[in-house]
Amino acid sequence: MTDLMNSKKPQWWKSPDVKKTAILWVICTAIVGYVGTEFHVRSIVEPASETMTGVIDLMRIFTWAASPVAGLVFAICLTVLTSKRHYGDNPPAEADHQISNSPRANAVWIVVSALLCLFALITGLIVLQKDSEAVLESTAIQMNVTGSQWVWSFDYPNGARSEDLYLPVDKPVVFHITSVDVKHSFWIVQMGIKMDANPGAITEAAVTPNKIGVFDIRCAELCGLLHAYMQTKVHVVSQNDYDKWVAEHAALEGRA
Ligand SMILES: [Cu+2]
Repeated sequence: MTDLMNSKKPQWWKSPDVKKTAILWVICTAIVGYVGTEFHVRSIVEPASETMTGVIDLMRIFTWAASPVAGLVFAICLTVLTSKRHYGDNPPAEADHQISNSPRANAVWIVVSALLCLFALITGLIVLQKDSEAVLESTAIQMNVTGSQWVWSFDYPNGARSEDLYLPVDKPVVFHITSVDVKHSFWIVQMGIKMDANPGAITEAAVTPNKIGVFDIRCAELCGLLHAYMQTKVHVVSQNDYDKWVAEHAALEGRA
């Protein structure tokens, strides 16, 4: 029996189709990785915080980690579409079914998939952990964020309140986020933070804006008819401008 098996030892890797697929795999992996990182990842917004820079770096790593998988699928498709066709009911004489029946091939596929998942989990958790540490920053501005259908409102430590957000540059801020009606999700697009706003509970997210400018705030949880319009702006300004702005607005609220 062993002799019989040895004599029929599969040599599938010597088949021209397998060689062709292997070459196409390398080419497709390089194309998918390059296009994915250089065009797609770069078309994401310009980062306005270290957190967003971390998110973009993570997406670049994940894109390269995923490109061999996509590359293999494309390579097999191209080989199938361009190789010699067989007509008739019976399989061709040279057909080799060793791969589909091979426990070794299955094991390799499962182990590689598991390693890729583990890699995505660990690197993702490292970046998340870094972000959640920022919540503990003692010098941070403590800001209350309230979502309601369909506006965001912001309460500043000195009693000021607004519907568009003002923040000083290079100063950590902790958002205490809640909702008065349904679930929303507080998302500052260019700063890479996104956190659910749940009625009856407070969630936290922290970030340090590192660029002066005007950036987008959106709701990232389908929350009703006008969800798409539940957006506002964050104005990142100098510390002086921020101090002046919050003092004026606290006075407007009669709390100064
Ligand atoms: Cu919404």
